[in-house]
Amino acid sequence: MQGVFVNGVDQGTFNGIRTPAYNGPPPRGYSNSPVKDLNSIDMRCNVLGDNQVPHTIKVAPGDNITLDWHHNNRTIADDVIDFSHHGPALVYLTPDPPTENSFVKIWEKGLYELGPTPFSPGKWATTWDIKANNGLMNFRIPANLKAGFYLIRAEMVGLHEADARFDQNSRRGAQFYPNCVQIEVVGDGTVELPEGVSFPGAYKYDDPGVHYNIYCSTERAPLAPCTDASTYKIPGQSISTVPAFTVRC
Ligand SMILES: [Cu+2]
Repeated sequence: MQGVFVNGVDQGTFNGIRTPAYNGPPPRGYSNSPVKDLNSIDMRCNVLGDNQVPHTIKVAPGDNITLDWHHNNRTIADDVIDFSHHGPALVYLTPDPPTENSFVKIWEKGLYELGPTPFSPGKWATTWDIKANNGLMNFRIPANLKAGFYLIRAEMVGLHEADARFDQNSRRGAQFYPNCVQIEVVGDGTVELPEGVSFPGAYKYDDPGVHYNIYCSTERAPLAPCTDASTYKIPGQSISTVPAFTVRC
């Protein structure tokens, strides 16, 4: 993630963003390499993501947030994410620093349109929505949220090798791209975040949204039998079960 807009105002390239550290010396690792070990602390805010950065972005409850994702450069010409990387996109919010079960999912988008014929491409958040919108991911800070320091944990997931499990085949498995933003919520809101999930811990290797054969719903022939190509269950808690907590859209 390379930028954040608050109500359409650019907060400055990389400001407030805990840019991932290299996860190994090149060519083995890059700051945009995926996290695949679901038990790693890197699932929280990516590599060395618990380290604070100097800038914190001020927001108010109800503000429109736009995260600006890129592959190499923060330009319109940048490809954002390789088109093979079909998968869901998610946003969590947690008090900073995070505690047990403090990450609350506030936005998600997965497989949102099936292809016209079997094995034709369905439309996914990463490749058909965010990539097509030049890397922009939109959501709102919950209405009436209590003031304080929070982290936005936003994530894109590449499912192109997710028909295998990383714990059984470390060369493959679902690819997670989490990134965190430091924010300070201001104002006189009264609503505290409800109980959420922990990172690491929220995702399991046998979650149907983590171990998933994407080729059942895209143009390629299936590599493994598919049980259901028409639905996809986004990993993590269901937004509908987050109690008494409204996110206006
Ligand atoms: Cu990748």
